[in-house]
Amino acid sequence: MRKKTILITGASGEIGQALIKALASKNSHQLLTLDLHGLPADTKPLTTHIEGDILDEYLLGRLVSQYDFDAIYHLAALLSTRAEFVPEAAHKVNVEGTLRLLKMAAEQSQWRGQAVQFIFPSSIAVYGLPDLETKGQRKVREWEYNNPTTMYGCNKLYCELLGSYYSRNYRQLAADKPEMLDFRGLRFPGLISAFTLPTGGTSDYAPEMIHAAAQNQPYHCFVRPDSIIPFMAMPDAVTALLKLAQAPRSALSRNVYNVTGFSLTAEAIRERVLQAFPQAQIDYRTDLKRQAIVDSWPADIHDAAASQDWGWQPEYNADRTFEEYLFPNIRERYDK
Ligand code: AKB
Repeated sequence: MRKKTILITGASGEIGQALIKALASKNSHQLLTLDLHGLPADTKPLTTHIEGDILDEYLLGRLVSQYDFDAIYHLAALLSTRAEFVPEAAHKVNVEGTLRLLKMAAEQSQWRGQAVQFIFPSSIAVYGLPDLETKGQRKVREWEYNNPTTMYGCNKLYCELLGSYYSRNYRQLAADKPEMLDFRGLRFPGLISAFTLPTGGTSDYAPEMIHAAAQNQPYHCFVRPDSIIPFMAMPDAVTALLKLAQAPRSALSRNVYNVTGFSLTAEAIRERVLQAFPQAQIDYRTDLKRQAIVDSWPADIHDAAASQDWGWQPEYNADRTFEEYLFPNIRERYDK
């Protein structure tokens, strides 16, 4: 019999590395991971890893015949800044890649007569606030300001809709009603990890500032001091993914949920970093184009639906994130 498996795409990225460790410690499923790149030494032994492309249909076909997927965490994506340099390539990976996996999961749900869970990290990039005044006014709810300005934001928003389609209306005119996949999405704010650095995102100024200071390297922050968006510590991001996956399907009133940790300006982050690393050299060299993207993202998001439906509550506020999680772990990492 084929062993029950969890598939993680984009596994060597930031969320992937943290998620592999969390899922491996549960030991409930065999883990299969897929990424264009290899895994670092500390996660390699925890999973069967395939270096491959989510756009490779032959590969997906082979995987589906070999493994019985209970859940797919589809993390592979080109982030917002990188996607603006190669928008069509980003569309290919972010949208076509997601579509192929959704189809694979939908078909597998039908064959086995049991829904495959499809967990999809979306982003605050799906929002597009018209101006700073509106941005400053209030926390944004899931259905408000869905007017992204970036290719990445458009891709995420559309893939959320595709996920809803495949989980509710796929082949709706067919004679028999097929078993639908179980799509669940999370809109993450900027994520900050003590152990990895993001590549190609627009919220990257926060983690880059902290990691540069710990390595005694100067950092030029590419947004204005007053720039504000929500952030979350990586352990909370993993908790949110696992909690959403564990929730009974009947408890979910939405396909996609906002989740957040805390909102801070770039200057507030700089001040915290300077307290921990007084020698840090951090100044501002605003990149007007990346600034415009950050300005279009909300200052804060409303995550009450996630709290109500599946008990979401961040465990890391700003103080705990910086003092307990980031600074000690980052210091240890670079002192080594
Ligand atoms: C990015 O900056 O593109 C990501 C995101 C906010 O989704 N970190």
